[in-house]
Amino acid sequence: LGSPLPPFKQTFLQTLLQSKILTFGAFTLKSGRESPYFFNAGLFNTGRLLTSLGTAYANTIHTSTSLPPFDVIFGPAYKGIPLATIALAKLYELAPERYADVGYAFDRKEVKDHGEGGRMVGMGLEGKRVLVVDDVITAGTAIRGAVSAIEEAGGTVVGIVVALDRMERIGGVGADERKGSAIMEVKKDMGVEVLAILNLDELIVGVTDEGDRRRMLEYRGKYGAVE
Ligand code: OMP
Repeated sequence: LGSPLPPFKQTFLQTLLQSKILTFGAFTLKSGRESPYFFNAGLFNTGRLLTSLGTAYANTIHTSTSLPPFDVIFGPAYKGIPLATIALAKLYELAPERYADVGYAFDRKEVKDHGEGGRMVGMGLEGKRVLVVDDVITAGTAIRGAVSAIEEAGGTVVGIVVALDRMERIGGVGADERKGSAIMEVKKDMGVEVLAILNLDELIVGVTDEGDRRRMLEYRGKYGAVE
């Protein structure tokens, strides 16, 4: 790492470690990989923690020089829903004139056939530029699902923001040796900007336990993207 982390990233990293949102042990990921660490966004479960997460998303989004303008923030069901809403609320606090009319939306996991019906809730996505806010990108499966749902609803995804980029390559060990990270592949395939509050390299710097750090480095050696 060349330069020190900006203060908002340092604060966020400390929060992750103190509140054990970032935990160490043996975890089987959605991709089937065995990880020595896990980021559990469901543990931003108090007013203080949720606010710190919203602030970190808002800073990441607002200070980005590469993110195009967007009309709606979208949180994929279920875990993305509170993340997208708190991110938008914090953006509005940061720059009211800029974000006052930005909308939010989310999808349902199951289609509703009564009441207002449909799969989407919140601001309509038809013809809108959409920013997706989600928790973690590992292999990129979850995020690709969200992008299809948005496109089906007539929206155009212009960017993706996650809390953590695990910087893992897609595909199996060995076979895809030269594949870039899931985030790079998503960027390339979809032509959209993908940002993360923190990535694995930044995370490792903050981990003080020798054993945890060594296991994270080993894991990175096995599944880390080759860029
Ligand atoms: P991919 O769909 O492989 O990109 O995995 C991302 C999803 O995995 C996230 O939306 C989470 O549901 C879950 N996950 C975590 O929450 N934290 C982690 O540290 C790792 C994963 C994971 O299973 O890869």
